[in-house]
Amino acid sequence: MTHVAKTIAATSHPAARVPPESTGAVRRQWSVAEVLALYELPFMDLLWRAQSIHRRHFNPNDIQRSTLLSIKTGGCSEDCSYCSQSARYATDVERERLMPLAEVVTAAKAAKDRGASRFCMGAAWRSPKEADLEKILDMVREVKALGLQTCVTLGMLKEGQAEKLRAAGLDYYNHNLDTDREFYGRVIQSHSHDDRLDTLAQARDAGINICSGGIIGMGESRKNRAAMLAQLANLDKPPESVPINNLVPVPGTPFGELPPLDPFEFVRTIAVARIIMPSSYVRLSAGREDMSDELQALCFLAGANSMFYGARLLTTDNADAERDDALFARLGLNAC
Ligand code: SAM
Ligand code: DTB
Ligand code: SF4
Repeated sequence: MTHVAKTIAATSHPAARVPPESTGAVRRQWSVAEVLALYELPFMDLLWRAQSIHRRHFNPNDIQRSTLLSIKTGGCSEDCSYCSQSARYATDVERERLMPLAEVVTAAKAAKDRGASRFCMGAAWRSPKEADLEKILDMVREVKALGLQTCVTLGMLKEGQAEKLRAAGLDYYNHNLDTDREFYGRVIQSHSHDDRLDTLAQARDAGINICSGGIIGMGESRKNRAAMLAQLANLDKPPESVPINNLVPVPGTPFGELPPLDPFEFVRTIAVARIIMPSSYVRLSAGREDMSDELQALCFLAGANSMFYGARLLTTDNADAERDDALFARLGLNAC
């Protein structure tokens, strides 16, 4: 045993010594208790374990970057308690119509020139109407033709819609579980957790990559967080992309006044997601604008390897591209 290995063996928490999931190719189901046990590791052990697994599956210096565009903003029928775009809450967001194709293509070109590899178009809908879907299909075709990967988030999908999106060239469908089954009713009542799983299955069955994660900092417990991550990891195939959003409290929404989460809990969530979904891209998502560069670096160390790039998320601000470019240069990160 080398000196370093001896030191690790002597000082780490027992659960941190052997990362079993990083050695074999066999996928296993995670119990909530097992995921909670990861959360409860000493912070340094958890990060070491996450980083060790990360290095077996990815180049730790590569970060994938997607740019978001809200193509249909506000006026949503749904009651998601965190959302600025729900028609039920008095927020500063103005309701807008579906954006014309030419404006979407202009924004996508700008995102590509700036260095994004994927363009994600978001619409504030419960689910897309057929006539609107036809317009989205044109957007997907044109964005794909620019040489960008395509992603949309349109709410719940009905039978047949995912196949059309796939045929148009859609690479990813974003639809988050948001939280675990137990806490879900405290966040959303207008559609169910099962509705969300059904949409993910529709996209998966159509051969579209899945982008699905959640939000933390909504007043859920650590057990709720662990249960949500376990549910994602235990899907027939885990999502290729797992966004971890830190709640952006939006004034006027039911969650507009919630206190911030301990930033280390956010880092822990990234690390646990990395460990139990070793081949997925873990996406450092909403809430990044308020994170220091050092906190973001900890998130990358914990295994985050994708992010939203550009000054705007959907309706709220993101860290701007100049700041991200400077951070990438300081940390020697490669955009991909
Ligand atoms: N209407 C679609 C849907 O619900 O799937 C697409 C858009 S929705 C805004 C996409 C995701 O953004 C939500 O599922 C949620 O996880 C995240 N999100 C929305 N508002 C947020 C906020 N204030 N803070 C953090 N994440 C948020
Ligand atoms: C995801 O999980 N986060 C992104 C993307 N998927 C669509 C959206 C974050 C939205 C944050 C609040 C806003 O800007 O409206
Ligand atoms: Fe509508 Fe999506 Fe916002 Fe929920 S998260 S209110 S479905 S836009």
